[in-house]
Amino acid sequence: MKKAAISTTCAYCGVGCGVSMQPQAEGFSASGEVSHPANFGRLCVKGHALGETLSLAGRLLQPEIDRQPVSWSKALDAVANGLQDVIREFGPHAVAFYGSGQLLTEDYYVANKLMKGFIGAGNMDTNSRLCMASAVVGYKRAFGADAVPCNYQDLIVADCVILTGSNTAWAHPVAYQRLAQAKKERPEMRIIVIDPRQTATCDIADLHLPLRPGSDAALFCGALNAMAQSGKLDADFLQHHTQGADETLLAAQDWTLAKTASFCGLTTAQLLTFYQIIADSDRLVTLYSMGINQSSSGVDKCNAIINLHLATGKVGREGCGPFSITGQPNAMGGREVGGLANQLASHMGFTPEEIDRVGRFWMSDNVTQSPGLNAVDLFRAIEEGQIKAVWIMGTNPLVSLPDADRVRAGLARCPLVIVSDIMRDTDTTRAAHICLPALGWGEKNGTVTNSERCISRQRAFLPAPGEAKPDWWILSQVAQRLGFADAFAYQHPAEIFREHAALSGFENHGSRAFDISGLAQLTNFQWDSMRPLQWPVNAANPQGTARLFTDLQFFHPDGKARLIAITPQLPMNQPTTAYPLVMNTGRVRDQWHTMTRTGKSARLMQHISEPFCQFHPDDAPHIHSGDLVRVASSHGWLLLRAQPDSLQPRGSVFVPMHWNSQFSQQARVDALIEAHVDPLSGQPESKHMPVSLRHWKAAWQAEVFMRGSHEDHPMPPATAYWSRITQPGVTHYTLADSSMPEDWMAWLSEHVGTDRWVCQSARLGDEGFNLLAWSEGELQLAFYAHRQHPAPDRQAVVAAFTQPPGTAQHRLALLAGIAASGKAPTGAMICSCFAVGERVIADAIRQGCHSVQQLGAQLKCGTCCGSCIPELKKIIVGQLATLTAGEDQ
Ligand SMILES: Nc1nc2c(c(=O)[nH]1)N[C@H]1C(S)=C(S)[C@@H](COP(=O)(O)OP(=O)(O)OC[C@H]3O[C@@H](n4cnc5c(=O)[nH]c(N)nc54)[C@H](O)[C@@H]3O)O[C@H]1N2
Ligand SMILES: Nc1nc2c(c(=O)[nH]1)N[C@H]1C(S)=C(S)[C@@H](COP(=O)(O)OP(=O)(O)OC[C@H]3O[C@@H](n4cnc5c(=O)[nH]c(N)nc54)[C@H](O)[C@@H]3O)O[C@H]1N2
Ligand code: SF4
Ligand SMILES: [Mo]
Repeated sequence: MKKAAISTTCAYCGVGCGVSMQPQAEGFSASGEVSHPANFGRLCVKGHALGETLSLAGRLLQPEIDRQPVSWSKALDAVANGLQDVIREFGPHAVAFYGSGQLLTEDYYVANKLMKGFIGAGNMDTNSRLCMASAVVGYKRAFGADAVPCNYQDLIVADCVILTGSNTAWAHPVAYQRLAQAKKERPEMRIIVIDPRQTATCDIADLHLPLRPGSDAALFCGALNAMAQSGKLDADFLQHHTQGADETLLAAQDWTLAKTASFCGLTTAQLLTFYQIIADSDRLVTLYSMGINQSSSGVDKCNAIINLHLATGKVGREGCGPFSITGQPNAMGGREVGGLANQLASHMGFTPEEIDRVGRFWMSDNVTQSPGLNAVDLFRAIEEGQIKAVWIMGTNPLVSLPDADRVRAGLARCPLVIVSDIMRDTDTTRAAHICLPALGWGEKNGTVTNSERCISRQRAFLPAPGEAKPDWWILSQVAQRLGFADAFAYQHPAEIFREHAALSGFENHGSRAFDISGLAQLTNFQWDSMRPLQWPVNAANPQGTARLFTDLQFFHPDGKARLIAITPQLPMNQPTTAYPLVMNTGRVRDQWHTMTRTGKSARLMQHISEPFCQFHPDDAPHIHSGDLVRVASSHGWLLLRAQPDSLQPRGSVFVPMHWNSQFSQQARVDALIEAHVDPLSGQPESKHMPVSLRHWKAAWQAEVFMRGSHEDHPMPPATAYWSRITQPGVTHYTLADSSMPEDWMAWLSEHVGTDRWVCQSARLGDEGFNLLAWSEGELQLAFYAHRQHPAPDRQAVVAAFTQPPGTAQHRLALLAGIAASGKAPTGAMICSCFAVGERVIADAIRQGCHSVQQLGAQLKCGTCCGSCIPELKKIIVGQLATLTAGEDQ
């Protein structure tokens, strides 16, 4: 009998798609949950690949102290005693927790309660500091509450959607696809993308504004001024429901057409088109994410956006609103429980009344009286020795925090570093004294809240592996050992959820936006079977609430919203002669953050398989595709694959945030970034760092494929550059070094032990060297080195490890790095769902497929999750241009 599928929520982005995990003969396959309101059955490529990241390879499955396995009781005692000792000697402010928007609400609630309610210090912060902190402060300033007014449906029914600082097509693909579908059905809908880069998201845009990096606040002030001048303000709304309009409009008057155009690096014509679309759109949504938040003036940028919506009355109505889209699956849940150091709990802060209220609810007289340190300051306090014990959970700060090498050096001085993670070897677990194995996605049970305030269940469908435990359990066990047994006696996550829901309603009386008191009485069964619901969920809204502020009542004491006068600022660091380019950082379509999970999937690795640096060819005409580049800032340097791209704006380079030290030699981008933060939100300026770009001249480059998994080959061959590419059953590195070995056989023998095997080699004059190593007819190793970047057919080579070539001629082809069929390699994987490579697509276009539909009909590419459609269109345009150029000659 076919086993029933389990409904759960995706592990990745803040869209929060419902996923159905269907048991297969081996493992599980993922499909979109048709009834889930976030996705109605759709999934993106990362969602589709969820089943491929479930292997236990590399997992942390036992507690460890100083890298040696120990029992849970020993590890928990060590954690509790270690924290206790520090608290006794140096007080509660000498310990800190650093959490994550990837913890479940129940885990997060317990961590926050333990630190702020019982240890009695404010030092619980989270990676949301790097992500949502500016958006939170922006909403609080405007609405008096951290409340996202809109929902995904608003995107679909809007007359105009502005996407600013958001590469939605890659970072929130299902929200993007729903928007793309809406645009197809209503072509009159207008979509505007604001981003210095021309991203995949621009594919559906009527207007792309490639503004000067960091100039968004001026652009929105300019728009506000233009609306004021053309009589497009909603005077009635401003008068009755807001404060601060006069000062705000006065400040915006400076932002004339000419001044805004010059500040933002746009033409007046572009601005006039922008303003006209806004003026003509009754229903307007502005969706924003990291290009806005990650800035030293991110909060002001958020309020510049919200000001425009308030002044034109575009909030609290269908199809309207300033929509900060969340990144992580439970970024919103973290905001609900109070995961940021400047929040106490459940949307309460640090007034004496709030501290008293939370204390009575938790039955603790030790609630912290003050906020704690935000992430950047917290790691500085560790470096300076004020914090002597830190517990990091569900985040990898040695990769993701700015000035990451300094953070690493600081952490090395910390007497007690505790890390809860699912993986054994991360940059952060390498710095830990105690590692605690957490249950991962698919194994743990709890709730998450997505970008539209929708609470859904993540359900376990796998047994707990090894000795891994849920984060809430680990925290509760430590709390019990610290003497707080009564307050942390949880046996089931539903108990925690009920308590969290009760706190949200406790003495609320409509004063706090976050209220899910309607869920405080759920039985364990009801919690387990809970369907997705948008908060608030209370007596007045038992079915949840799709849209906030429809009554135009806001959460400031007078019920009015606030416009905030803005003085636009440019980013703190500007280019210099030594560092003339600006480095922008962000995401790629198929990787998640620091790659600890998506890096496991060979399929996801094929889209973009090495850390890269994209730049305009005119900025470095001597650096070509396939070269290696050294990208340096005043803080550090990286070695990356060069990717000249004429769509990249002049003066700016783009580097992905994902690569960690397990996947590449020198590619942790945050090692280069200075920790400038927004004074109001503490959020770092992660997208604007002056750098220089230099061709790193490799004497040789190579690709090596070795039989066996990464565990069999934990160390890459010692070279100046290496990067690991996940492949099934094979360990694959790209390599480069600065001096050519005199004797390749000796080099290979020393670095990969080839003398064990029968070797077949080919010397390519002085240019390169290829080698295959065999043992009992099985391929053990394939090696391709060349002065230039070699391009063996990776798929053919990997296949040869399971299906060795049958004839001498085929072996020779393999030695040359080409497929036995003689076919050219398929190229970078564009459609990950159906494994369709770039060259195959280009061939099909040359043979007459001139649209995405035709390509889909012939190759199936783009017909599953649709994430690759923008890239398919780009390849079509490129190929057609070459064809026309060819015909013209
Ligand atoms: N594939 C994938 N998806 C993800 C994630 C992932 O790791 N991988 N992570 C998730 C998380 S936690 C988050 S926070 C979200 C982030 O989602 P996004 O914010 O969409 O992602 P980013 O690529 O970081 O940045 C978005 C864009 O901001 C642009 N930008 C840079 N500077 C400026 C500027 O000054 N003004 C404007 N207007 N734009 C600018 C960049 O060029 C970039 O295209 O993605 C989520 N989804
Ligand atoms: N330069 C630059 N830096 C950035 C950004 C950028 O755009 N540019 N973006 C920033 C943003 S928006 C974000 S959100 C951060 C993300 O940065 P991080 O939070 O550091 O990235 P992750 O790789 O998601 O780290 C999650 C860790 O938790 C582990 N883990 C997974 N599941 C569980 C679990 O259930 N329990 C526990 N205990 N551990 C688990 C994973 O193995 C991994 O080690 O990066 C920030 N840094
Ligand atoms: S859009 Fe986000 S939540 Fe949905 S499947 Fe993709 S990664 Fe998962
Ligand atoms: Mo994020």
